[in-house]
Amino acid sequence: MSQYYSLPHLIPEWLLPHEQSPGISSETCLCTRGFCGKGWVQYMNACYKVEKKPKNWNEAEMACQRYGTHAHLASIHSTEENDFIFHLMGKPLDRLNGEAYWIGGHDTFKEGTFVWTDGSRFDFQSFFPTEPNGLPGEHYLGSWYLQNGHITWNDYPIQMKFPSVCKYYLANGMYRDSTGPKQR
Ligand SMILES: [Ca+2]
Repeated sequence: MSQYYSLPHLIPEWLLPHEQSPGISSETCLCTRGFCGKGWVQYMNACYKVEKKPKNWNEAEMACQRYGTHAHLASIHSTEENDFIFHLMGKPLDRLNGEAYWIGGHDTFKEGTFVWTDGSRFDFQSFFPTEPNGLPGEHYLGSWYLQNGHITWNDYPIQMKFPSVCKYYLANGMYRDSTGPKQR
């Protein structure tokens, strides 16, 4: 049985007066607004928004910040959060047709040392075994292939155009180090 069924985002039906993100079916949608703003989906102590329109990484980060809720491209801190976002994005896997998504990691300050744009600790990673390979200009993280049932990450050049996922933390938008034990 998939672990997805035991995740705490499965919230009772009465909490579901929400709008669905385009392109996500009712079967895969985890659209529970919870305490989040309109158009956002709550998971644990944060809110997430699917941005379907492909943008380069910088445009995607700027678009998240323009929401004015301390939002950034999503940081990811556990296997469960990584799985949640993959499902929220509609499980994109056909990367050659643009089916990947940006997240908020980059290593533009120091090659090989990744940080999140929201300032939270880089305390979890899901790189494919041959990634990040740090090819010229590849400093920005996005989804890649499945491995052992989990979506992995790759470092891409900034100009790739992908959908993206924004995130802001509840509790005044501040990161709280309460996302649970590390998974790896
Ligand atoms: Ca790469």
